Amino acid sequence: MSYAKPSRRSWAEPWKIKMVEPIRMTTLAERAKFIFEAGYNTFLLRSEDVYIDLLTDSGTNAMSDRQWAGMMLGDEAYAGSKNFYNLWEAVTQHYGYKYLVPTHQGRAAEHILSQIMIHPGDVIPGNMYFTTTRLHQELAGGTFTDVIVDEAHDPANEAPFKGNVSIAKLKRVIDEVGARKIPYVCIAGPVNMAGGQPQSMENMRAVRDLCKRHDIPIVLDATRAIENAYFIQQREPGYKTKSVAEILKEYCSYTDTCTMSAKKDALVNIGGWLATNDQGLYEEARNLVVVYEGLHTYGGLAGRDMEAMARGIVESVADDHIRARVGQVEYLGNHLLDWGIPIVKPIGGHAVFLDARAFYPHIPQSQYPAQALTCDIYIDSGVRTMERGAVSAGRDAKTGEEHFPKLELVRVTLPRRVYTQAHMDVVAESVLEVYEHREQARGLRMTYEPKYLRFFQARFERAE
Ligand code: PM9
Repeated sequence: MSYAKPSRRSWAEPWKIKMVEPIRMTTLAERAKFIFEAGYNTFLLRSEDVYIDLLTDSGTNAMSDRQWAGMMLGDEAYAGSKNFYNLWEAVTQHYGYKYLVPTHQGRAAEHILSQIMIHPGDVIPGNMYFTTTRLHQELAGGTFTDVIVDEAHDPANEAPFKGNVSIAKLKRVIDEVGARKIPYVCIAGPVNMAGGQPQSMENMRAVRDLCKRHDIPIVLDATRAIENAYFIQQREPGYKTKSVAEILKEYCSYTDTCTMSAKKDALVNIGGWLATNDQGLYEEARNLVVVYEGLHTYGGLAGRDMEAMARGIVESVADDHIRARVGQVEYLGNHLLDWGIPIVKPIGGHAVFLDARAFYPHIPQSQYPAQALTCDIYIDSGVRTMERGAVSAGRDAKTGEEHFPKLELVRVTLPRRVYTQAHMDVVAESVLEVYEHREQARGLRMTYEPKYLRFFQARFERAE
């Protein structure tokens, strides 16, 4: 084999591997049996039966030697652990909020926030729903309303900031329901369900200006805000020379409060928080956390977990880290684009999203083409992915009707610092193999549907 001189200089990950976890390849016949036994739901597979696990980037990150060393410095005092103060300092330094309430993961922060801020009949506008966020809003008596720009619903649209809020839609909601019925505007950047699409700083400022005029607070879902900051640095005029850490702090400064699943950006396996500049909200959250999570200085976490988070935050805002993280997603996405495989464009920050409608146009959405595609990829290669379409969207809380979103996607999600370029090649080749046999694919019928967040535990069989 001979190699031509490359026309560019490559970059590589800013780390080397110190410990490995063996993974096992299974046979095609075994995988067909495993997915059948799992009711055609990749969440119900055993992880030991998965070869490359791209279900989620949540809690699946590899920690650094410094984070592991910090785990040994866990102060497991019931009250006032020094790791809590280290975490608080890291959140204040990098996200900018004054007050911190730790929680065991993101949805616990969403639960506490929703219980405090939402009253029955309230409306919460946001840039596309997220599953757990919307459910907690509904359980508190609120209704989510989507104010994302129209481009977000079109997988082929290549606009650089498809996570933006439509200011016109937000204005309309405020005019229609009145500011008093809107406890807060919920902003996520990037937008997970839209394909990891970012929000621009300019748009965040416009949302802030509008909300300020109506005295409506902004709550940021900061789960992957560092990826959002990276996209701002790469795509938005005026930010090229700013560090991701600086951009993150500016982005958060336009908001009042944040909920966080630290299992993503913060490079840990468990953890989350609610952080705010509002002293009244802080006091209520600090009180409520003792009911559901634990004392306000540990929030359901061990001291060692808070230390790993504090150190993870510092590592997560480094420019070379985030370039490599998003760069790996781009590498995989560009492979698929080169082969003409339909994916959401532009390529997202944490995952490549396959457009299952375009992939399997012969399968109606009522037969869950994205769910079927996750199964077909698993059977082909043992690669586990996640459905982000009609199954995830669930049912309307009031009418009980199924939601059929425009985006019917499979998320191929990359954990941070876990897999290599060779793994990405194997994944891309498997997706291509399934794409080449797409005409033979069949849809699914749901045979068991749990009441809440059905995508986690629903079961299916092959449709006729
Ligand atoms: N996200 C994900 O895989 C984990 C479970 S849901 C399939 O993408 C956002 C934007 C998230 C998120 C979790 C949460 C909840 C809030 N906001 O999982 O409770 O992506 O820590 O966070 C998942 P927790």
